[in-house]
Amino acid sequence: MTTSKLTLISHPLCPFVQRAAIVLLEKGVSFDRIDVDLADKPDWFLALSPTGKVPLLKVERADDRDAILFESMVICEYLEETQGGGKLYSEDALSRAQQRAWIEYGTATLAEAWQFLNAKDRATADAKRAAFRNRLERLEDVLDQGPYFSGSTFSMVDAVFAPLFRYFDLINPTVTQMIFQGLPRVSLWREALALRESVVAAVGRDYGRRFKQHLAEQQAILAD
Ligand SMILES: N[C@@H](CCC(=O)N[C@@H](CS)C(=O)NCC(=O)O)C(=O)O
Repeated sequence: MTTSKLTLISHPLCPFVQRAAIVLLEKGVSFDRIDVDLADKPDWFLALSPTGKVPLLKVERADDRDAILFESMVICEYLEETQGGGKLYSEDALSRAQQRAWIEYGTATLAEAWQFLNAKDRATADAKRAAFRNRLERLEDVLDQGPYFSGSTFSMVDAVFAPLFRYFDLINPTVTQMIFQGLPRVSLWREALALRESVVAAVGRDYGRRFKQHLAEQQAILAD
């Protein structure tokens, strides 16, 4: 376990940042968090981030050579390998590979959900909702007893899906119900993730307001 000082360079709404925050919280690691204005990226951030994206993890090492990590899953895996707390990947190589595969699936599912949430017209919203729903149906088939993706133990797959499911607590409940109806396992999983302490703490108190403001600025048809 390392004792380097860790700083998560963030944006209050970013779901990829939330993955890293959830892992840090699950592992009980203390860390600082700095939010960046992505609409007006500061020079120091552009100098650190090769992709211009958050999250970044700054790792301050004893020998004074700070390191910067980018890409959310790379950050999560580094934390898994270097920090104590519960393991978020299976010990079994095959199960671990399956978890990683479903993480990839989670990233693609997040993209479908995001396009649905931000749709500005009915045709796009309907198409994206159907694509998102198809992905949830596939998940319904692979989920077992729950409450988490891999059963009773919270895993890295949960850290990836929790930020995605969070959106559906904030939009019109009738729309959410329509999307999740007939998917009992996915629905229970979503509920369990919403209650998880690390998931709750991964965003600020004003997250809901900020997200709704984002939808309004996008002129999304889902905006209030
Ligand atoms: N593949 C990246 C995606 C990160 C990402 O898309 N971050 C967004 C915010 S949620 C961002 O920084 N966007 C700024 C930009 O693209 O200019 C990861 O997993 O870390």
